[in-house]
Amino acid sequence: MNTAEKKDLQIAACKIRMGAIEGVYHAKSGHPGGSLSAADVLTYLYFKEMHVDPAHPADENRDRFVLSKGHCCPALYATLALKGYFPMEELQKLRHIGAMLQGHPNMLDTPGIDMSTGSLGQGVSAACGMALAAKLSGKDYRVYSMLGDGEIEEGQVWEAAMFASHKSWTTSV
Ligand SMILES: Cc1ncc(C[n+]2csc(CCOP(=O)(O)OP(=O)(O)O)c2C)c(N)n1
Repeated sequence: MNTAEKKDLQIAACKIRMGAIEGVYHAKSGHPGGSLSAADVLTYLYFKEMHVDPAHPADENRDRFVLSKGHCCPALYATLALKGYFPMEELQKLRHIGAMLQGHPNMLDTPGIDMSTGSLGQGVSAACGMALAAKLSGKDYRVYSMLGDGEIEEGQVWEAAMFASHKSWTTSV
C-alpha cells in the first residue's frame, strides 16, 4: 500500500469515527466506545479487502461481514454510508422511531447488513454457517466477523470455533 492510499484509508477511518459519534449523539444513546475501536478494522475491510458493491448489496458472490458485537453498529452504519449503501444523513436518525438505522443491525431493513445481530455470541455462528454455505455451493466468497472481547466469553463462540474447525477439515469442496 503506498502513502497516498494509506492516507485515504486514514481519512476514511476518521469519517467513520465522526459518523459513529454523530449517530450516537443524535440518538442520545448507543455504544460509542466499541464503535470507535472498530473503525480502523471496518475501514480496511470495506475500503481495501472485501469484494462488495453498494449497487448490488445482495449479490450472491459478495464477501460477507457479520458484526457479531451488534451493539457497535454505529460504526458499521457510518462505514456503509461512506461506502455508498445509503446517504450519510441517515446517521442522524439513528435509533429514531421508524428510521432505517436501529440500535442493532437489521438485515431486513438496512442495505449492506449481512446478518441481524445483537445477542452476543450468535453472529459468529451465523458467519460460520455462511462460510460453510460458500464451501458447499462451490463459491469463493469470504466471510468476516468481528467480535467483542467480552463477547468471546459466550459459550456459543466456543461452539462456533469448534464447528468452523471441524468443517474446515471435513468439508472438501
Ligand atoms: C447475549 C447477550 N448478553 C448481554 C448483552 C448486553 N450487552 C451489550 S454490549 C455488552 C458488552 C460487550 O462487551 P464487548 O464484547 O467487550 O464489546 P465492546 O467492549 O467492544 O463494546 C453486553 C453485555 C447482549 N447484547 N447479548
